[in-house]
Amino acid sequence: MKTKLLLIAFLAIYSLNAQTTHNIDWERNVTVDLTIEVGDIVVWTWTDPFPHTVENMPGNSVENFDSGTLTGIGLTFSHTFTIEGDNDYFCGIHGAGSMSGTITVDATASINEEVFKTFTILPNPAKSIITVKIPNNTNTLEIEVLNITGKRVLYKSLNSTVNTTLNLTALQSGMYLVRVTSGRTSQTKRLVKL
Ligand SMILES: [Cu+2]
Repeated sequence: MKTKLLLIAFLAIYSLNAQTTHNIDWERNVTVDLTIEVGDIVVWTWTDPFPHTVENMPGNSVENFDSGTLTGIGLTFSHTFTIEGDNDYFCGIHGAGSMSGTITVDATASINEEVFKTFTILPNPAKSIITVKIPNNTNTLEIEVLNITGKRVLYKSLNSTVNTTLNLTALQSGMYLVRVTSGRTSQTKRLVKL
């Protein structure tokens, strides 16, 4: 029962398409520029004891956000960016000369997702050798096999390869996930090792 719950949690985490969380330590005299993708989250964490805000620079940002004044180490403010473009931000208390940055939001690499929707694992369940088939692949890909705790147990990097084999002989019997990644886009499928 416990294993089943763990598996459900595990699948929920790994079947989501990459929504990345980016962390910024927010304190006096820092400038932090980031390039992220649409849908990513940025979390600012207060790392000194002084009052600060995080707010977009009016006229120089495509999104609006404002934390209000927060005081205390460990407090956070987060914003999910959903629009392509640049967002200058600053601390309204200490000013842009002391605390500022730019969040550049790029389109997601969703084109690559088409590649992975159809990747197949044969045979599955499998005892030793599996073939991973990725139709029409022209990308550099990483293939990983993860165990139920999320630990990587096998890894292979490929260049424009459509079929590759992995040897599972050394793995214990049970449930695994096969994850294929190109850049920041990944797709995951379940694999049973006999
Ligand atoms: Cu400040």
